[in-house]
Amino acid sequence: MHMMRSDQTLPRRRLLGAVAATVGATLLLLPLGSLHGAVAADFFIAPNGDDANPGTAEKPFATLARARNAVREKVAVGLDRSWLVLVRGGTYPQTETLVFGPEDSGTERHSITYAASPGETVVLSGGRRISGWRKGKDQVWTAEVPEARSGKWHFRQLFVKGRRAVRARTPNLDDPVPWWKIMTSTCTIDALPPEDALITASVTGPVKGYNNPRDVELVYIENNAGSRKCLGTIDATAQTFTLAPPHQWNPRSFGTEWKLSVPSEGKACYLENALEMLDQPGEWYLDRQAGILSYWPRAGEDLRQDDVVAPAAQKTLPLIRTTIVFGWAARTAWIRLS
Ligand SMILES: [Ca+2]
Repeated sequence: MHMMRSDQTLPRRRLLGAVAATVGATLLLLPLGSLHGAVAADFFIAPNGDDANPGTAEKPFATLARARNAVREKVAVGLDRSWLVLVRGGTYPQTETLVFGPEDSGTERHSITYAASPGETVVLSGGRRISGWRKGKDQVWTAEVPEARSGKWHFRQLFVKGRRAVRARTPNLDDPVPWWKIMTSTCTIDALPPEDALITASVTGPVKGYNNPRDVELVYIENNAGSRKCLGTIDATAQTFTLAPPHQWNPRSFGTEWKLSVPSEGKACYLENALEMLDQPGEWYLDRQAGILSYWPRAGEDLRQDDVVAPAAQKTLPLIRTTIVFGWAARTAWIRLS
């Protein structure tokens, strides 16, 4: 079996030293096409590993954070060669922010590389799995999310079998015309509205007395600029609703930019995030007050076994001030923000 040393096979890349002045996130996702067969790495990570392990091929770590800490110890005493961390295929939930800093960086002479095991798919998931699904009435299934009820977890995206689901909305995303228009609004583009304005508006579609009106959002679009605002109260009889302050408009107060961000008459719009809007496969709704997540599965989905994941970590690889070479193919990296 051909074994390769990381120093011999991996390009030596200059890490922190070359780019330390760059503030912001720099993350290279490069395929390691040159690695084939068994690879001699310094540390291994596997979904069935254990962070109490020594990180060898036979006894791998379980998390990137544990491997990062092991490498960090090597950096602290000074690198005398390059280091390779090999990540076995599988999904790695990132429930906390994974941070790489200067203390994790290679040097001008010696690189540090985190790479997917050749031919294997590595998924970094910033999400948390939701299980315990029960079929309710009709086609809608529900699962309890106690962290939502306690205010510790609020998510705006949901993925089922890796596919993004639709936050319940009306009109529906697949309707021939998937938006309404703002029909009337006390907010106009004649002058910049005050941030404490109580706006009353109506739309060209029917508005109901939704159970949790303050969770409902008006999404409106003009010139590809999307904005959203939470509703305040709904008057189903008058078919009007309020948009509660405070408001934050586009900060540029000159030109036309701020006019795009105000909910004025004529803009395309739809309403989102109410149980009453959950009326077709693929739509979901999180009742934060009750801590209940509802979802209508699409054809081919089985919630008793399929992965249902919502974003948990706010950021998974933030503020990397150094360049770290990640070896997994870009299309397999799955970094989710809420
Ligand atoms: Ca709907």
